[in-house]
Amino acid sequence: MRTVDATWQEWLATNVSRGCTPESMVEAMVQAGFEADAARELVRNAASATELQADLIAPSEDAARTYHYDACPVAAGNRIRAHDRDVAVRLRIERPQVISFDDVLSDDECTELIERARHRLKRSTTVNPDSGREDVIKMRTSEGFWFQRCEDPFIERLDRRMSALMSEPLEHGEGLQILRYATGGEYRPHFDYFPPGQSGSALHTARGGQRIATLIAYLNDVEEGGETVFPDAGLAVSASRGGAVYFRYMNGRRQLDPLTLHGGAPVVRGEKWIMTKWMREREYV
Ligand code: PD2
Ligand code: ZN
Repeated sequence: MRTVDATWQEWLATNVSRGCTPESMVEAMVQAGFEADAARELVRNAASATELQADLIAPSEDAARTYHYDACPVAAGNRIRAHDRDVAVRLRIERPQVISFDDVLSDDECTELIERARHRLKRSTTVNPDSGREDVIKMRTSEGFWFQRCEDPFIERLDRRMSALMSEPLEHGEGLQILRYATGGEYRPHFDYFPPGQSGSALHTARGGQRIATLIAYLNDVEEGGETVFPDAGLAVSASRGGAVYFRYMNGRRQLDPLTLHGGAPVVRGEKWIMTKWMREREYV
């Protein structure tokens, strides 16, 4: 049986305070080798420590049932014209709203993004839900670099393409982020939206409101591991160069979809490079 080291303690505290459901946390721990009863007990203790016991009474299935899936804004069809490029649709899931694509980026674009980011990488951070500060924590072991939105013609073309593909206005997009995971790097399951009602979220939602959808594009083929996983949907998307996964978690009623809990599985062999585009509900300034 696995033991609770400092990394897991930090993971428990962070995910409870980010608003993850107890069930999803237990599931992630069981997948990582914990016994279910032990995992439940640990999650319960972590929740009571942060006075979020109410979450234990609201099972994730109930929360998922109450999320209303309105029409996905991404265009229909097997190929989508996205600004300057035809993108291939590989898979569509309705609940949660997830789409996987091929050909979002060309090989040359993947190479250029990696080369431009390689020497400017910094250890990735996670938003602290209480303070709103960016903390370096062990649940996210990657290095990242942000481009300014439309900072030059190459980046502008990609910003416009992602905006067209996601069917959201260019101005609602955060700048593109490049992430690199070395072998063993991972991003444990989390939500990309800012947990409502927590003090730290206000700092982030002040700039453009809530995050509503994510697109993760893969810049290289990962030799083994590194899938983007959705534990509550039983879905794993492999990282393949030029491909991408899109998911949407806020609807027109401003509800948030708990089924979009997702993570980056540990990279078993090789390294993993991704580009992320997050969309906000309003103009991101
Ligand atoms: O690298 C990934 O697959 C991944 C998974 C989950 C990235 C993110 N989340 C993220 O950057 O939010
Ligand atoms: Zn994420």
